[in-house]
Amino acid sequence: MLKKLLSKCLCLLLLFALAACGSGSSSTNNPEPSASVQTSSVDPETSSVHSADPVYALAPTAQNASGNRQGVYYEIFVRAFADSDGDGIGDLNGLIQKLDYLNDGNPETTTDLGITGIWLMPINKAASYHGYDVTDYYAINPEYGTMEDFERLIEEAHKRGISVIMDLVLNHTSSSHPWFISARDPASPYRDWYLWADENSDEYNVKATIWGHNAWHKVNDSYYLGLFWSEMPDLNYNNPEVRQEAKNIAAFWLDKGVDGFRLDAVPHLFDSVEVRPGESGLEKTLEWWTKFTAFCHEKKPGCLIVGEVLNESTSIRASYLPALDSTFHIGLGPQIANVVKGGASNNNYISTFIANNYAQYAKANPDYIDAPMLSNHDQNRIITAVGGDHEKMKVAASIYLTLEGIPFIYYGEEIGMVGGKPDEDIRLPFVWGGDDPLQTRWRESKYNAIVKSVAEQEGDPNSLLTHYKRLIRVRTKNHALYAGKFSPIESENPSIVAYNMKSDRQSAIILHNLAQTEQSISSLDLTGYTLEFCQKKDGFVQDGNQVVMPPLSTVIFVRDLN
Ligand SMILES: [Ca+2]
Ligand SMILES: [Ca+2]
Ligand SMILES: [Ca+2]
Repeated sequence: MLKKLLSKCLCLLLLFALAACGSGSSSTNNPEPSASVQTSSVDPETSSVHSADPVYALAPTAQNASGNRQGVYYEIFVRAFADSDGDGIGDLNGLIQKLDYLNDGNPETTTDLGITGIWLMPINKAASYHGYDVTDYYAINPEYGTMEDFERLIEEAHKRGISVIMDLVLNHTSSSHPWFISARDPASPYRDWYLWADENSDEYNVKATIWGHNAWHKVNDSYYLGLFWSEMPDLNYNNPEVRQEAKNIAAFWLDKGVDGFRLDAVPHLFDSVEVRPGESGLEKTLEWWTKFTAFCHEKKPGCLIVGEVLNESTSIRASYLPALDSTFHIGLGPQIANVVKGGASNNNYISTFIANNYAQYAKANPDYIDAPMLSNHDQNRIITAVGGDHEKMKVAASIYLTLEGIPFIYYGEEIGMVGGKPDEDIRLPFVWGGDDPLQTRWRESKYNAIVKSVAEQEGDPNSLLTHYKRLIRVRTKNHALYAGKFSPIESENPSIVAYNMKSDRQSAIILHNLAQTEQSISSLDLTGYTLEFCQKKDGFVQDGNQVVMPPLSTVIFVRDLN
């Protein structure tokens, strides 16, 4: 949502990032062969370009993760992604044309990122550029295209094995939604679709404030609730008509073929300022989402319901897990960035932190699905938090892409896009480069000079983009990674983070060297394990249980069970 919740003052860091950003891929001249270079026009059946060893370089591997509850998701701001008609604004047809960048549906090729799902930020007709103030829940934003375009997007995505979940903004509408325009009249049949009170109300305190502003806004002699903004009036979920309408909206899009929803502003359906004396906002909110999730599951078994609970408190996020399939792992990204930036002596801290989070989730909902991420469209882009350093960014990515659940990559993260508040600058045009005709121009970026485009990174075996491609492939290939459970491994070397991911079929041991120097570890039992992923071949040595790791690098060992 549109709040400045997680951002600290990052001005200094940003300056640092600006200075450091270009220093990332100093080894672009490394002669190591890359399979990513010219695969697009080559027949994968007969090609020899795939001679690269997938342990050490980008190469085709099986993509075993399947369905909408496994694999790796990619969050897309349609306006910023790809523009098909030259008006500068990203649109659905542009996205369709770029689906092959995300996943071309052919596991033999390495030109694509390899993600298995996308989260579309709001695509409904809306009042603001970001779309979080809907004016018609049953229509596509005309700047983005038509309903036919959307149907084609779903079809083309599914063809490639990409699930599609869409943002659903149910807490509030736009003040220019016809329901609210009508509701301003006390005699309107839509009046009770919103919350109204007057100054003498016993039920509500119209002077209540939230995040430093008034929650209630005056029209004539009445006040209506608009938690986030006067132009985003809250819907009244006490009203059974509203609850039914929310389900109708969900059913409409599930019928269109979406694979689930990303629910906006989950805790605020019955915020504490909108419940009556004696009522529990949390209880009412949980009751509502439990029913909503059950409705969606009944309508489309297995669909994925991920909720935005924008709170760093694990217990608060966990409290919503019984009602949903998943909540985003808010706060994880900054923790990972901190240990990566710190470099050493934080090794067991991060794995213990993660284990404690999972324990709280499991207590709330034994079937929880975590949704880890480094940052999203409401937070400063994560690369700034690691000083703009691509090598550190790779380690941060390696950590969250080898944890439980379904990781969400925020578009542009894989190329190291930079951006800090205001929100518009966190949602800048994706940088395709190479005079790409689909480049969007919805907002001018002051960072483009320091961001290496897709075109520049594609063929570089050491680029951040290539690193993301490799890791995503390792994740979607290995059962322990895409379906496993996490447990920390105590590491005797303070620079090495170690943990185990284990499913009923496979066990994986993951090691990250956070230091800028070579580090070794010998306390692991690697009996029966084989090397599955080694980020940097040069400097890596394994001799039995003794492992020497190059600076800022990741290795993954796997062992089949049974
Ligand atoms: Ca366009
Ligand atoms: Ca492919
Ligand atoms: Ca509300």
